[in-house]
Amino acid sequence: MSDIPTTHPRYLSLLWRERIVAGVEGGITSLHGLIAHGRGEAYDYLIGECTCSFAQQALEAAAAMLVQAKFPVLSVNGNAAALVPNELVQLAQILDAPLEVNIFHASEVREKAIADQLYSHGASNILMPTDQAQLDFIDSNRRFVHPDGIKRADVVFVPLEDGDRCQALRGMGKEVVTVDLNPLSRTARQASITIVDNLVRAMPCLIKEVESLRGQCSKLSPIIEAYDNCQILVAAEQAMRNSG
Ligand code: PTJ
Repeated sequence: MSDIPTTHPRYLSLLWRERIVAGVEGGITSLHGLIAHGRGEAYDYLIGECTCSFAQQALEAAAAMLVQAKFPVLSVNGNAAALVPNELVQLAQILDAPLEVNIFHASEVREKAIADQLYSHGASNILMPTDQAQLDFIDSNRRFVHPDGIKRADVVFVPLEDGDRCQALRGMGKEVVTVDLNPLSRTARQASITIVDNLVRAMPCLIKEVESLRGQCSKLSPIIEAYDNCQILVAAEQAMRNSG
């Protein structure tokens, strides 16, 4: 890590950049991941780099959906593995859900590096892509999944999607929870629940929500039914348009 003083006004943002750069250097994140991260930074700036009320509402609904799921799976790509490995492992443990490596830019070496990163942060159950199970409605590398993971999941957590797979998963009747700073993206619009927040801020909040909703079964369905993803996206877009 480079020498960023903690007093720097953009300390956190610079620290997260460092994590992505370290991800590229460690073979976890693709070069394209740097571009995706920069795009995310721009949107984050527009929402004031904080977890807004539209994200809070989505976080509660996402937690309810993940807790209620019969077979939730957490999908991990190169950006998520570099930014929030601890939190992904923690969320998987709390939900008793598998982590599944699934990347857009095909590379077996990077898939292994992502799994190693998660193992080194305490993961015990990591599923890898296979050619024994494929998703329908999709041609990219993301179609290769694990038969005991994304293929049979009822709810899939897919942070920082590139857009093609969300539609495919929805077409297969699965619920999708995403974290995406761009409320206009195809993923944001097609997901069941879109948390418009930085993944780094959203993950600890999601873990907290899941912990507080576990054991409160009667609350889950009402929270999910009351949630309207379109309204949330309109609120997020409005906040960005009004910023500054
Ligand atoms: O590891 P791979 O091969 O699966 O590739 C992963 C990336 C992220 C490179 C790939 O999925 C991709 O190209 O994604 P896109 O199409 O750039 O979309 C990523 C979305 O995530 C964009 O809408 C960004 O605004 C958003 N985003 C970027 N960084 C963050 C973010 N959203 C939340 N938190 C972030 N830190």
